[in-house]
Amino acid sequence: MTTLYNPVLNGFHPDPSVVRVGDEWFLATSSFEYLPGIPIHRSRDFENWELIGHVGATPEVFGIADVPTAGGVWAPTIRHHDGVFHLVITVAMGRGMLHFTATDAAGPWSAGDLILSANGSESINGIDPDIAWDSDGNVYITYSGLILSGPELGTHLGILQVKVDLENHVALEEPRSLWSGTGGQFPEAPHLYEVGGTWYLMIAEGGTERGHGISIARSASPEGPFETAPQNPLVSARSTIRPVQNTGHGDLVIGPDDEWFCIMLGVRPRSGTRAFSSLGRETFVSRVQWHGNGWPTINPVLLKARPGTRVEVAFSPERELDGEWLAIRRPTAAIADLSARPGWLTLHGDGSTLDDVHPVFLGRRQEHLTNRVSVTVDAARGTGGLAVRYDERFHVEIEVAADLLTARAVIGGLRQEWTHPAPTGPVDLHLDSLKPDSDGGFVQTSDIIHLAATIDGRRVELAQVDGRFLSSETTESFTGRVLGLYAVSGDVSFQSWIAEGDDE
Ligand code: 6LW
Repeated sequence: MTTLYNPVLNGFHPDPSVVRVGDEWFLATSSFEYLPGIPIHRSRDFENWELIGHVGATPEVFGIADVPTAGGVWAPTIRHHDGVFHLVITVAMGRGMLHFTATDAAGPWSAGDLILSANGSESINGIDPDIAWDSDGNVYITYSGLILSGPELGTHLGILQVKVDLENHVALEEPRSLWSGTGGQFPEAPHLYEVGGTWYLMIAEGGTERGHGISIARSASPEGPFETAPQNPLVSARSTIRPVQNTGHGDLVIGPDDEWFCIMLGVRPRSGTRAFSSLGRETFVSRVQWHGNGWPTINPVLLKARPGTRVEVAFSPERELDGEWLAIRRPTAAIADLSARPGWLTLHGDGSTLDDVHPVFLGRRQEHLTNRVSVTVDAARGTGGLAVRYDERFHVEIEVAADLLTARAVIGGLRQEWTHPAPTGPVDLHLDSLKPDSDGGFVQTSDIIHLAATIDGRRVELAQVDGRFLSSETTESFTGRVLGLYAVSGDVSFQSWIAEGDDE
């Protein structure tokens, strides 16, 4: 029996979509303002997943060079049809609804075609597109109607559908309304499946926070009318104390041994009241059963963390950065200088800071609830450091300038700094997310972020920050924590990145 590790993908990986091709499975997740965009993971056993590529690496592909935070690359659907991978997304406040193809899921992917509404002049106005084919050759885009610009920005229109001419990327009709759930807010994330001659429309409703859930309906036709399942919602952790909350936005797939699974997003809140999720929305999986009445049920998500990991990155002019490194609204290669000083990664500050939307920042997702990261920084000719970032309004960092170490917490409009004289020469910085060591009473925090440096061989703690301030509930950000290196001014070089953690 397949072992279900949960999370399937640790760290910020929301809105998962999955497809089976032969004995391989491919998983795509949202990337927002980060690049490279849309990570694609592959599994050969449905237990272990490997990052094999991305759908886009440049801001032009998605139109996200200046996208507002929370906008960007949202909610892929990945499918395989006649030997070709298809992926559809919406770039919210960016290019709009896009369709990509590839013969190999690792890439290269096409440049992305805008899917136009029937008038042929603008993108379809909606998010979370699904793509499905029927046996008559019709191609359906089913999506959540959402107005993303103009005076009606933010207006939800329920689940909509159009037949499209996929060659010319244009809708063949005005959008038709489909079944839009059982009354929960924000019906979204629709996926259409044909199972044994019946069409199933599975959607998320309730919003991506605690009310999130998955509901399903069925019809003889992909166009409906749809009959709602008697046992909806099939999935929801609402009003429960389950360790994985916000479960919803799912996709069905047949796994090994013909067993059905639902891949979905969720969060892992920690604290006495299960309230604060430090890593953002991650990818989870649970088992699906089909019943004699033709309806499926989906099990609640069970937590089963993998063993901890240790990642050590040595920088070299001979090797590009691996695909786990992320930059903000620009390619990693645009800021990573691996040749200025062999064996070091050099970042060239341009005056922007972590408060800006284009910081000189390179990071990797924080993957573990308990996590330690350290790096050696040489800031003899600049100012820069080590940070944990949610977005430009929420970040915590330790920064080195010529003679000063500064720990800083930026939490919404609040800002606090702690300083300490800097040692001469390169300095080891540490940013650790640790469980609080003592019971904080009724309300505990998710974690404590420790900011420290090694000075004269000793660890000196500059500050401790309550991790609840850097959680998805506080930031209301769609992403999650990204740990990274940054430069503000001059040339700052980094060596020996070590990140280790576990999910105890
Ligand atoms: C995603 C939508 C959602 O497209 O958030 O709240 C959007 N739910 O399904 C970004 O993840």
